[in-house]
Amino acid sequence: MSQSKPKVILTRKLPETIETRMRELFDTTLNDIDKALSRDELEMAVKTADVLVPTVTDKIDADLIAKAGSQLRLIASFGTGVDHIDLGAAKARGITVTNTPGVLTEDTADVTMALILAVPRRIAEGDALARSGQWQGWSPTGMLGHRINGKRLGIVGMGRIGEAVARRARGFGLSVHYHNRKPVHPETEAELEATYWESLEQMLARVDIVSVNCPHTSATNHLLSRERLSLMQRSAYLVNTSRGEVVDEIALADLLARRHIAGAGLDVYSSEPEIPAGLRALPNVVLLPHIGSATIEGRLQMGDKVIINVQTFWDGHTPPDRVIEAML
Ligand code: 8YV
Repeated sequence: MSQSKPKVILTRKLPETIETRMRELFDTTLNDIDKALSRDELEMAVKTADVLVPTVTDKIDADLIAKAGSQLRLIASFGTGVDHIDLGAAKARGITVTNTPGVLTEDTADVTMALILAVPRRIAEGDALARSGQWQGWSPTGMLGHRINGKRLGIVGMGRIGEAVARRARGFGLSVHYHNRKPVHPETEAELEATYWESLEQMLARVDIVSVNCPHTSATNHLLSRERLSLMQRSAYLVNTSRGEVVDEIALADLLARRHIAGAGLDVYSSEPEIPAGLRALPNVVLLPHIGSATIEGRLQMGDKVIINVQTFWDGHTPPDRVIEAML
């Protein structure tokens, strides 16, 4: 790789210390206003950058990649999920893609656990009532939710985040069930006392809380279809901190409205920042604005990873977080 500094374009504003470091190391173009680049600006970026640093809010599709100049060699995404990047198109053009796995596992698992607690225990409704001035005081039958302890949690996708959720869930007295392409290591399974379900359908019909923790790929798009969601018990809850597209959001809103599913906690949506009105109208749903990994510590570590990936790549080595489609 060339000895000179790579031209790196950041599509969004990153933490200041990360931007400062990137400016020291690379020929870096920042995005000073924290607004996603327009399509035209993105096209200009791929025509001029050696390295593009996008986020989940940028659609790096085949059409955009086709417009890239031959100088674009690396897409170093700031985030773990890579479903906003057409990996096949990048590979065909010889463009390496990296992400930032591992450093947002615990933060995302915390938010998942928060939703697992918030929905059955009606935390958001309680907060709204307390602020409203309408609270009439304690009552034996007021604001009753459902107990967490002793319930069954079904994790869809037992990767790093799924396992971190399982560890937390054990502490709250939940039993762990999971569906994955293959069972996890027997030692992990034993430690978590986790039950593997090869059949997602069978697991969905038997658990009290479903947590979606798999990546969004062509294989998991609408994995939780209307048909599969309909298998859930009427008393069950669904939590999604992965990607909106893994769940059929319209079917979910419909089943929640008809109380075929008791409640849901969502941090992600299919067409962010849009949240379907059908979901926003429901009292049995807790909605968050994609904050799974939103900690200062996490964002700094994500930035550090981007820097290491860019530097390693530019030094002529394989970057540590190279994304290979088959691994997803
Ligand atoms: C990130 C995420 O903040 O990393 C991911 O996959 O979903 C988020 O928590 C976002 O992707 C940053 O690009």
